[in-house]
Amino acid sequence: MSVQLIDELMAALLDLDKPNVVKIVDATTASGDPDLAKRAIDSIAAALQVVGTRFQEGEWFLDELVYSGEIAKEAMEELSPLLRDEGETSAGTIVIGTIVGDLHDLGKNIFMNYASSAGLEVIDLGVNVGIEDFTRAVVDHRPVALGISCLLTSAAGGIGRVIEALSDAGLRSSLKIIVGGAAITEAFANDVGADAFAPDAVTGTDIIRSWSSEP
Ligand code: B1M
Repeated sequence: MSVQLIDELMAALLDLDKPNVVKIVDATTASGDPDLAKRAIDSIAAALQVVGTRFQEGEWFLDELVYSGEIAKEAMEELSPLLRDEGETSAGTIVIGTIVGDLHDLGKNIFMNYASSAGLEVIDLGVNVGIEDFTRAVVDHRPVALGISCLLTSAAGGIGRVIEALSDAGLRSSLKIIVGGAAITEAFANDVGADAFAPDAVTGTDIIRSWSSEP
């Protein structure tokens, strides 16, 4: 299993060549190598950036966006278990979800895999998560941190409303909130009163680990 094959993964996804993607992903999984799996996931994420540009510029249409998303999702689901640490989870619990109105979950799922491989227990609320579900999960699980993912500019306003609702319910002061996803910036995170913005899954996991080790 070579690094060159990982580069080919990006090209195969951008050619919408599912059989070739499956072949490369199967070989990566068979290698059992977590570093190779990380490279493969990074390669898929890089390809999806290009997909986004093609879609935005009118070069690709919705069916290509949907199909590339489906291929990527299956590939990531197969690769993700390689990232997981089978050891004890002891660094605390986090709750994570994609904000209401937004169905994107590939980045959230990568973030979850990194977080669980770093020893965090992850409660996944899924996509299109509303204020009440976020609030209930915080009450039920008392997490170290709440993570909210958002890729759609039109849905981002919901994050501020979740944070407001948590404050109104008296749950905010004991909770750290981290936000991320392609529609989010550091400035936006500050504006809505989040504790942190993470541009990628590794940074996000490091931030939460630093919170969970605070006395
Ligand atoms: Co959509 N989509 N999409 N899409 N899609 C984007 C986001 C878009 C930027 C494409 C574009 O126009 N250039 C655009 C949004 C524009 C905007 O609002 N600014 C867009 C659009 C418009 C839409 C639809 C409205 C299209 C339509 O129907 N007309 C529609 C919306 C549906 C809805 O949600 N209600 C739609 C649908 C879809 C699919 C379902 C087809 C599919 C999603 C499949 C899925 O997720 N299961 C899809 C895809 C694949 C994309 C692109 C191409 C790729 C997204 C992705 O998975 N990237 C995307 C283009 C782009 O992002 N440039 C696009 C890879 C992923 C690893 O990156 O999620 O950013 P990302 O995650 C990173 C970091 O951001 C970070 O860590 C991850 C890894 O390091 N991170 C966090 C993410 N969440 C985090 C949370 C954290 C911390 C870090 O803390 C909690």
